[in-house]
Amino acid sequence: MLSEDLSTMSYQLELGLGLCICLIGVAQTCSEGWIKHGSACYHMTAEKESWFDAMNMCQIHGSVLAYILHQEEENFIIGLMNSKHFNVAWLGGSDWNLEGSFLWEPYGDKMNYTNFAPGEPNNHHHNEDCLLLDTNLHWSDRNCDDMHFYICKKMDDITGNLIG
Ligand SMILES: [Ca+2]
Ligand SMILES: [Ca+2]
Repeated sequence: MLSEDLSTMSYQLELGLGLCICLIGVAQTCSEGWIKHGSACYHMTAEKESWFDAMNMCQIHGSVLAYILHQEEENFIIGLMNSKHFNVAWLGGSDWNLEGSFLWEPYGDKMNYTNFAPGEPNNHHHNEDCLLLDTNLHWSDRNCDDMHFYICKKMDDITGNLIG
């Protein structure tokens, strides 16, 4: 009798788990390896690259180096970085086009939200054109050849399909 009860319980547990996994499956609209937040998907890399190579790798995978539209999104990204114990990561901003005027690359979109650390961007040694996010110190401009982890961002499948 007891083993029968246990077997029924186990069956119900499996059924419940199956239902949960199925629901997660329905809600998931980002490719494997990408994390959904809002209507976007984010990929946090395990390799360090120069800013240019980071942007290239994101674009190869149908995305761009992450752009941040508001404080809430920045908090989410910092949470991602903290979960992997990354202190800094490249973002998609650059002032390559006009010194001191940072835009979101590769499309040159205007930054409506910025969060530069005090004294930044400072174009140190006249050689800093790329945007780095520091989980403690916010944004700064850095030498684009420096090697850092990076975050790619793309619209999720549903939003992407609607737009595309
Ligand atoms: Ca600069
Ligand atoms: Ca700087």
